[in-house]
Parts: sequence; C-alpha cells; structure tokens
Amino acid sequence: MVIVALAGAASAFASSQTLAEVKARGSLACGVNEGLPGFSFVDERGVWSGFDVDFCRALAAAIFGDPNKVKLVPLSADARFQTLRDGKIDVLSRNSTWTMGRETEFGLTFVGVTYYDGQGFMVPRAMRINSALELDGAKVCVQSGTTTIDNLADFFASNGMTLEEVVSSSTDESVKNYDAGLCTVLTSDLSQLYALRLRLSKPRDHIILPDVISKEPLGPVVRDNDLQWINIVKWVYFAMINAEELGVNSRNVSQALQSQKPEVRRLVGTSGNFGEQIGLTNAWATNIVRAVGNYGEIFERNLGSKTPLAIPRGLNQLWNAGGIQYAPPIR
Ligand SMILES: N[C@@H](CCC(=O)N[C@@H](CS)C(=O)NCC(=O)O)C(=O)O
Repeated sequence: MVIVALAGAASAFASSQTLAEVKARGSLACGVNEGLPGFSFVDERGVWSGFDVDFCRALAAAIFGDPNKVKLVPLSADARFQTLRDGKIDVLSRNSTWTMGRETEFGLTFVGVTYYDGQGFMVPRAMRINSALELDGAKVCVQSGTTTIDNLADFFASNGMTLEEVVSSSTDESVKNYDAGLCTVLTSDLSQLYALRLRLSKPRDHIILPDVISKEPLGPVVRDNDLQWINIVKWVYFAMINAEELGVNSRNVSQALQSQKPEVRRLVGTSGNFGEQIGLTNAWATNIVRAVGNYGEIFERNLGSKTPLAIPRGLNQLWNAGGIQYAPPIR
C-alpha cells in the first residue's frame, strides 16, 4: 500500500513539471513558424499575428489570464521537433503535420488537429496545366524537414513519374527560387500555397492545381511525458471549438457568465471546477475566449474571407456545419 501511495505521489509531481516551470518563468515559450502570413507572421513593428500565434496566446490566457505572457520562438521546419524535445519550448504551434513517426521518434504527442490541411501544387498559369498528373519530369521547389518532401516523392513514384527536386531549408528561399524560375512547380500544404502566392511578384500569374495529394492534420505538439500539460494544451483547443459550437464569442462572453444553460455554465466556469482539475482556474476558458475568441473567430480573423488569404472553412467547419472540427464535451 505504501509503495502504491508513493508511486502515485511521484507521478503527480512529475506530471505537473511543465506548468510549474511556465508559471515560475511568468511566460509560455511557444514555438512558431519563422514567417507564414495567416499562421505566424511578424510585421515591421514587431507585432506577431496568425492562427498558430493565436493558439499560443490562447494557452497563455488560459494559464495566466493574459494572452501576452508568451514568448514566441521562431523555428525552422528542420529544428522544430528537436527544440521541443530538448525542452527549449513548452509547446510547438507551427503548421506541423501529425504523423506516427514524429510522435514515436521524438517522444512527442500531438494534442489534436487545429487545422485540417492537404498538400498541393502551384504552377505558372502560362503552363496551361490542369492536373498534377501532367507534371512528369517537372522541377519542383520544396522545403527540407517536412512531410511535403516525402509526400512529393511518394506521389511521383506511385504515378510512375519522375521529378527534379530543388530543395531549400526555408520558405523564403523556396519562394524566391520559384519566382526566379529555378523550378516550375512549388509544393506545400495548400493553406501555405495561398499565403506564399501573395509573396510572388505577380500572384495572378500562378494557379493552385485542384489535386490534394495528402492528409496534413496540423496541430500543437508537446512532449509525451507530462500528462497534465498534455491535457491543458488539448483542452485549450477543445474549449475554443466548444465555445464556437455553443455560440460563445469574444463579444458576448461577459453575458455568457450569466447564462443558465448547463453546457455554457461548464464552459465559462460558473458551474463545476473543470479548470482547477487541470491545474488552472475555472475562468480558463472565459479567459481564452475573451482574449482571442472562439475557434471560428480565430479562423476568420487570420485566414477567413475578409483576409488576403480568403481560405474557405471547408473541413475546418464545425462537425454540425459540414466540417470535421469536433471536440469532446466539457462535463
Ligand atoms: N505541414 C508540413 C509542412 C510544414 C512546413 O514547415 N512547411 C514549410 C513550407 S511552406 C514552412 O512552413 N516553412 C516556413 C519556414 O521555414 O519559414 C510539416 O509539418 O512537415
């Protein structure tokens, strides 16, 4: 019995390490992309914005009640997982695809899919190509350390086509190479193709082919050895989805505190103590929504129809509105 009790105490201690460190430091260290409009982008005044950046802010809001208590750490595709493994960041929120190998090889875990994406191709309109199956022999610009480069090889091999890869280690370089005509095709996650097209000298001269050659479930990543931290990051994402589903947003969240609806009360913490059970306060979800909004607001602000990217919600619509974004209930 004594042994069991000690083992329980030891694991409770081990499981709370990351949260304790973040609180002691007074800020969250969140790994993000070095520069991808819509997802993670710093402007000339040094202000960061984007879908992945807002996730970092949501997590800071849940922990500290303050979305600004976050240090954003820009990371290349090559460096991101090792940096997380090494403990230099608390969470990675950087357009990263959930794959089995990334979890097993690095001892990491993806907490959910905040953005369902897929890989596509961009080509000059003047090529008059309608399908990726017409790309036999093409020179393709692609970035190292990504699922993109592996899918590219698989797609060409499985369709009996050859290609010449022009590999670079940053998006900047890939885009420059493509714009300079060093390759005739640029491949990446579709969401990124929309963003990267805006950086070309003549965006209108380029089209995105209709083919989607892979599944790219993108989401936040943490180390796999801290269950409490895994739960915090996971439920921050679920809270954003549940808030949208329940109609709770940044404008009406104060009224939601008066709501008598049981599901809304559990979300905003006026009933139950779900926040405290994961090591936060019961205002955790209210603080998220007040600071950055619900999932739909975050999507629209960064990627939606009123932004230069104008990406349709598609698969990222809620499950009850034609998409597959779905969160377990808070109860
Ligand atoms: N989702 C894919 C691709 C992610 C990725 O890093 N894509 C590149 C190509 S656009 C990128 O975002 N690069 C930005 C940078 O390195 O600054 C993955 O997880 O491997």
